[in-house]
Amino acid sequence: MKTKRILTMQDLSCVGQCSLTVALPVLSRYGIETCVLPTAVLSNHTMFKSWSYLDLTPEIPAIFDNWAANDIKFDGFLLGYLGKAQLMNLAVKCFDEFSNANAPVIIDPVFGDNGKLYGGFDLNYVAEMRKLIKRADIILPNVTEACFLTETEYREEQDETYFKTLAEKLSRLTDGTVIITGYEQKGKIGAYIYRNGNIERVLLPKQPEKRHGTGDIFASVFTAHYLNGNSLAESCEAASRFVIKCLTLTEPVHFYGVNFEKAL
Ligand code: PXL
Repeated sequence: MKTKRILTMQDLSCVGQCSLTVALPVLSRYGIETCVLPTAVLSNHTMFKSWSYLDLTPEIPAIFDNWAANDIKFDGFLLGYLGKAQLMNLAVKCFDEFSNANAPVIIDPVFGDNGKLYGGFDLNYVAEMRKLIKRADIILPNVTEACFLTETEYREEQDETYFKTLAEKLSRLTDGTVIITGYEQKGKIGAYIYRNGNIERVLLPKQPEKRHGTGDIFASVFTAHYLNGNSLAESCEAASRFVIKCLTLTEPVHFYGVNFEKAL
């Protein structure tokens, strides 16, 4: 099979094992040529008590001009943390101009967790993301992001009906496949896949610890397997298994991310 070339658009956090510092090694490990569009450079991710932020939006038009001049195209797109709402129009321009035939657009609408928005995000960002996901072939929100996107109350108790309702509401916002990550039932965790009214569930044993950055790892492993020709459920299962492996290999002192390097 021809090597696939993907473009991943997200921030570069210098410290913190998330976004590009995860996507690059993980996608490369699975044999995908990984090109990057960094949206911002941060000193570290926003779970630390302070961070610096250099917005790279002004540089993106020049990057696009040169990709056009060099006739560069991609076989798929993975979007994660963008940071600023203005980047969403540029993302759409990017899909329009730099896509090979049938290149999937995979959007992880990273902006929150545990019922709250991450620092630096507001409801305007959520509203813009609601528009952007229309263009997706696959979306990968966690439960918090699913709730904000669909204006549903975030609940700690999450039964089957809750996931079904969230997935149905999300499917009205996009023609793409909806995959809610962090789907939990009876001590197991995985993903809830909803496509044209059909549901598939991936559930594996839940690890006791919750850690930062696992969503980005899930998205990267999922995308690599999907681009390599696996089904949605197979790709979700591979991603969940990999996240579990990372969690079991992470030392307790490692507060800001998981030790995915060992798992690779
Ligand atoms: O893991 C998601 C993520 C990505 N990038 C930055 C973040 C976060 C989550 O907090 O702060 C900069």
